[in-house]
Amino acid sequence: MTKTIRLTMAQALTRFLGCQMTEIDGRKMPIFGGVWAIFGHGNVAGIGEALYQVRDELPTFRAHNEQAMAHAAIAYAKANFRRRFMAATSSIGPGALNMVTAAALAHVNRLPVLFLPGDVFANRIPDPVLQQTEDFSDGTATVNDCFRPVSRYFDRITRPEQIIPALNRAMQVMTDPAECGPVTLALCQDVQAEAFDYPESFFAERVWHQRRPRPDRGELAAAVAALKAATKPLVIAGGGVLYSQASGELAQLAQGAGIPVCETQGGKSSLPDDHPLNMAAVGVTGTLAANRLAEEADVVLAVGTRLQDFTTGSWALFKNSGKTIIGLNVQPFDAGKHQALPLVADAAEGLAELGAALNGWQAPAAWTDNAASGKKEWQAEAGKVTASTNVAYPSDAQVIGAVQRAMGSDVILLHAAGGLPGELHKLWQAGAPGSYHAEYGFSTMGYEIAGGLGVKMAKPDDEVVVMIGDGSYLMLNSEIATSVMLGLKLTIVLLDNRGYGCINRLQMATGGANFNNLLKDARHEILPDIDFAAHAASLGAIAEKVSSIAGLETALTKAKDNSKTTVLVIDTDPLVSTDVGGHWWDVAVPEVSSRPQVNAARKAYEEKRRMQSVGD
Ligand SMILES: Cc1ncc(C[n+]2csc(CCOP(=O)(O)OP(=O)(O)O)c2C)c(N)n1
Ligand SMILES: [Mg+2]
Repeated sequence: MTKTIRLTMAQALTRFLGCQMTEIDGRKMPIFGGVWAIFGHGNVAGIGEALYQVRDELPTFRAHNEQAMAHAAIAYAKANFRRRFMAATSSIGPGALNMVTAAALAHVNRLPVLFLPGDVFANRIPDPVLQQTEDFSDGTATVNDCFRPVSRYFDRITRPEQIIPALNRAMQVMTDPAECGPVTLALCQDVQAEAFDYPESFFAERVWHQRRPRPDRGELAAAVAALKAATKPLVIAGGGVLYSQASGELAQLAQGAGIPVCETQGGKSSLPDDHPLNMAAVGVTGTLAANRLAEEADVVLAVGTRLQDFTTGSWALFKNSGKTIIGLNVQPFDAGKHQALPLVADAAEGLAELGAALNGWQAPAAWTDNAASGKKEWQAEAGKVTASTNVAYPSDAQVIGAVQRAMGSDVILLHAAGGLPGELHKLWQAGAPGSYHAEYGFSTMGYEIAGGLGVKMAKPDDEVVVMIGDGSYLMLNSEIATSVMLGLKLTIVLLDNRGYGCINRLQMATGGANFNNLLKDARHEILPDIDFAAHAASLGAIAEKVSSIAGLETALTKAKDNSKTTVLVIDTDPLVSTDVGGHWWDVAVPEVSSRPQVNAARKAYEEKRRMQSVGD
């Protein structure tokens, strides 16, 4: 007879999570780093009680905002290259909905996280309960249905035994490199508390390993033939290179065949910035060196990238009309984009097999040499825009220069939204794989500080530097207090340009009037003068406003010795961004307008759109 153990659904769920293990560098460890929780109606009595029972094996962390705690969980998974992850539980209603944006962020970036929102009573007896919405025509609809389009797997648990297949499926999805993404199990609050005789085998320890699919022979042969016919080959390294930890295989292929490499936002740090074949950022926020090669390339080996518009310059960057794209990706959906030759495989396996099959073949030396001189030219240009200055309002690039000089390349640098992603993609000199943590799939304002916290939980021995604009900071800063409470130090550099600088610049570039972006251009009675240092200090951080680039460098050097989260604020210029490098981005300009500036921008826009390749 099957041995059983009588537990509530919530107790069984938390016990199951604690039994899931992984192996990293030969060391077995729990795959769940913990559970983020904000309790309320719909999870405190059920999941809350169950988490208390397992608090030593599966730690619970309390945050101040459900979206932020989910950001921390997501960043934790990313910093662990998807080898470990976390769960996040909320009450029903507003707490649950606060996590939906984060679920979409994880969905876009293909990152594993387990969402456990509370849900309505399955028995419907007390309906409508506090925080329950009512659909007049659909008795099964709850706010948690909002998770469906932003989850790779969604289930609503209306009976306690349902979690047996549901948790197994959740683990499959979160550990599969192709399917990987957020899982939502909406937990009806009465069912959380209901007991069931679970088979003991459900709680057997299970060790999950990274699956590394090898390429199909036919696809490999076609990719090798395409590469061998190339005279101007280029590799684009996306986030999949990092998730696969394929930097060694990438370097070997690039060096062996003399193929230059460029990097997407997600793939930056696949090779160190100073690797001679690393042309660094490609696309809308790309370097001169990378974009020139991309324009000419006849074979583009796109590894582990979704080929989003910032990478492809809205599909206007690759100008060689006879080009072939090879899509090396573990997910067929990505591998075949834009009629690419698909090479469905794990990045490390695919790169290794490609390298072996190329068997000494090399790109023409002139192409590789051309890349090296382009890189030198770019480095000189980048040096100019990041050099120290004593202007009153430095540019983002000048602040980046200061952070780089003070902190070096071996910190983990994190950013997500505003003008910083573009500047950092171009200018940050990344070190080891994973040392550049960008959330630019969804570019969620408010990811930065909570994300930094998640990274620090994953990498407690590393220095985590968060760069953030005033707009993002004001949107979501509460987890500074959590970082202080947990003793997890972040170094936060806040660039205050008094508004949404990058959107104001985009508005101007599309012919718009300066309107509703910078604080001075927004409807106001009193122009805000926000004391960010005082604000951060009130949350428990060490905080200082610096008045110059030199002052920032000094403060950063000092901050290395701080054991507590430190926030350094600097005023910056909202109008300046780095002109050199970059590429056109498709942002639709109005076809008719009473503003001549818009009409002129539309004309220029129509010209640019002619460069876009449709389909090929
Ligand atoms: C949640 C969210 N809302 C809105 C946007 C659109 N958006 C992108 S950047 C930006 C302004 C960011 O301002 P700030 O953080 O001060 O950076 P800056 O542009 O000034 O460099 C806005 C509104 C977004 N990316 N995320
Ligand atoms: Mg700003």
